[in-house]
Amino acid sequence: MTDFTTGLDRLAIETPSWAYGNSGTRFKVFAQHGVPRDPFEKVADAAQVNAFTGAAPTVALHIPWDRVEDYGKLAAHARDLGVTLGAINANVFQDDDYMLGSVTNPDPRVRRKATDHLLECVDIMDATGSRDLKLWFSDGTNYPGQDDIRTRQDRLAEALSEVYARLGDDQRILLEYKLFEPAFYTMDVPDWGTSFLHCVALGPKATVCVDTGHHAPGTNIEFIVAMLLRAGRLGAFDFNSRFYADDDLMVGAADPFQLFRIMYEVIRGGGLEPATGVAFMLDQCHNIEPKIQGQIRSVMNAQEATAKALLVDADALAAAQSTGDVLAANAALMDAYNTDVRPMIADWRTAKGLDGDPIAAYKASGYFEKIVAERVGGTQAGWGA
Ligand code: RM4
Ligand code: MN
Repeated sequence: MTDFTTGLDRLAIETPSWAYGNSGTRFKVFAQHGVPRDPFEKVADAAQVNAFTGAAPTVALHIPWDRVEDYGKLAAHARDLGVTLGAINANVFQDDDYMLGSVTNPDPRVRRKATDHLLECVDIMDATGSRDLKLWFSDGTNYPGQDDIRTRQDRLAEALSEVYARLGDDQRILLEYKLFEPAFYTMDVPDWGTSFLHCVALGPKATVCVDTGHHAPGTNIEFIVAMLLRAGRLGAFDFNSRFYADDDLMVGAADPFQLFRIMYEVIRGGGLEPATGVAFMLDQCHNIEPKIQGQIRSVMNAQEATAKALLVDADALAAAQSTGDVLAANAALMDAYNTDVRPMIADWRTAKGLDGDPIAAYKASGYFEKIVAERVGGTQAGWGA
């Protein structure tokens, strides 16, 4: 098992560019002051999260929301601010053509258009130096009989294999799943099993992305994590929190104990070892909270869950498990979970020259007041914009 300091050192959390723009629900997108107007400003905000937490060194892009003329320039801008560009998220869900699906659409013209977008995203990865292409498909059906379930899987497999063939040696596909929404009868990639089957058929550069908000209520996510790590196919997390469905709340807000259990299985399965290559990403759409602070809070919550998981006494747990001591085994986990790790993480921060309290330090920095004053005019970036 990884030791405490090494584990925290290795927990690198990728924040999503879209979390810094305006967002909301299907009912209303709320505008906030100081929101970025372009990808350069989004990256600058992401760099703040890294500056105060020391744990968010990369930022994910969403194409076309983050389309720029010169990706090399955006990558250099990120580097100047102490971060790098991370996963490229494809978007084949916001065009009228995609009403009945993108890569699984019955119309071959639409499938071609969608696959071409995915290939374009790999071109962008070449320019940004990104390793990961994250694919989430809104594709599915609303009514029994609407389209042929099996044929849609064939279309999906065809598109994925074309994209897979285009990947460079060090590039990967992360295939995300979601139980429902926007399709309400079948999603074409509804669960980890479907994603896993496609990944296995594609080859070793295809791995599963677990979005913590994309399961049926009560699903044991840590079990999925254990299975995927065991099979070498856990590529990434989209961390966020949910009470009901895909709520996209701050990480650890709804169920910090679940996040602890997930992080325990990550550590148990070697997921914090650099060679395993698990990418820890946030996927949130802040609705009512300040953007940058919301991301900082999520990074802190992920660190706390990880720190608790790192404190599990592996020897005591193994001894209790091997002797069938149910209560002692459970206590080994609960003792770690019930430890207040906040002072320990504050020490970890100060040892790195950071402020022990990232939120207070960010608030005192004046960055928010500065962007509110500077970012006047132009069009604010927004969810779906
Ligand atoms: C989806 C999914 C994807 C994200 C889009 C915007 O629900 O979680 O990861 O890119 O939303
Ligand atoms: Mn997601």
